[in-house]
Amino acid sequence: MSHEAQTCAGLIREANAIAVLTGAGISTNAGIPDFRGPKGLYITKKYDPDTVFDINAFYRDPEPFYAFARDFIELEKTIKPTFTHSFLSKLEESGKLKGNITQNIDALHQKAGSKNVLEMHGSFWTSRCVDCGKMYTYEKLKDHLITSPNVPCCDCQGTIKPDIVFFGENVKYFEESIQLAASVDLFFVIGTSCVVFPAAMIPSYVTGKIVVVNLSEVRLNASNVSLAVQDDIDRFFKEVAGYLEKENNEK
Ligand code: CNA
Repeated sequence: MSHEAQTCAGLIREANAIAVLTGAGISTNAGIPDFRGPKGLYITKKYDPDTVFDINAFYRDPEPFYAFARDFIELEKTIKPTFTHSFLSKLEESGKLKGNITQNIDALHQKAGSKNVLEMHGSFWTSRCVDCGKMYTYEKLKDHLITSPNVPCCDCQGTIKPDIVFFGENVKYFEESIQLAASVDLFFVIGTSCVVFPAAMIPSYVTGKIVVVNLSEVRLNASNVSLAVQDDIDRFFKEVAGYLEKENNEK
């Protein structure tokens, strides 16, 4: 077992309050490709994120986004939270983890049982008409995409857009995320390249210790990084959980 996992378990044990910032890397083991990882969309080019998730591109032509959305609803039926989503949910249940700030739109934190989830980039679970603002549920959107090849339209003929934050739109829960990050003594940065702003700024508000877990190197604008682990997230947290369990059994 690795020294880093043991150190991380020690930091969790000593911490009074923990929070996390997660990115697409926490969900790759669930089968959802990230953007910038080795099998990410910028590499495979299955979709071009700069077009699919750009708000002006969406207003000009929502078709490329809806090609992605059709694939997403198929994937969503089968995806399950990863080991690390569940690990974080249990840590929240224990009272130590105060909240999860996520850039993800897959709702896997909630599926794992996490309660306090700040979805900075929104989610698919609600949609709105871009013209009249009428709200639609995920079920409604899904029904439309399954039964019609057309872009979903409102009764007023406006285009329906999921409440995902596109490039060029304001993020959600920014103030709440900063407050959470500044309020804890241990902060995890998990599975994010930390290049998408303003989410990438969140670690700079942390005054406690920071632990980074990511396959590739992450450059943070923060001097308080106690541990930077370059490893598969689930492999690493399984080891951490092993150490925590061992310590509990020895008590
Ligand atoms: P990113 O820029 O694609 O970075 C992901 C990081 O995770 C990369 O540095 C990878 O090396 C790393 N990584 C991937 N798999 C693993 C693994 N198993 N173990 C360890 N590290 C791993 O994604 P960010 O989240 O930083 O960028 C923010 C964008 C991506 C947000 O706007 C998201 O909405 C968007 N996104 C979300 C999802 C999702 O909801 N699951 C999927 C794809 C993109």
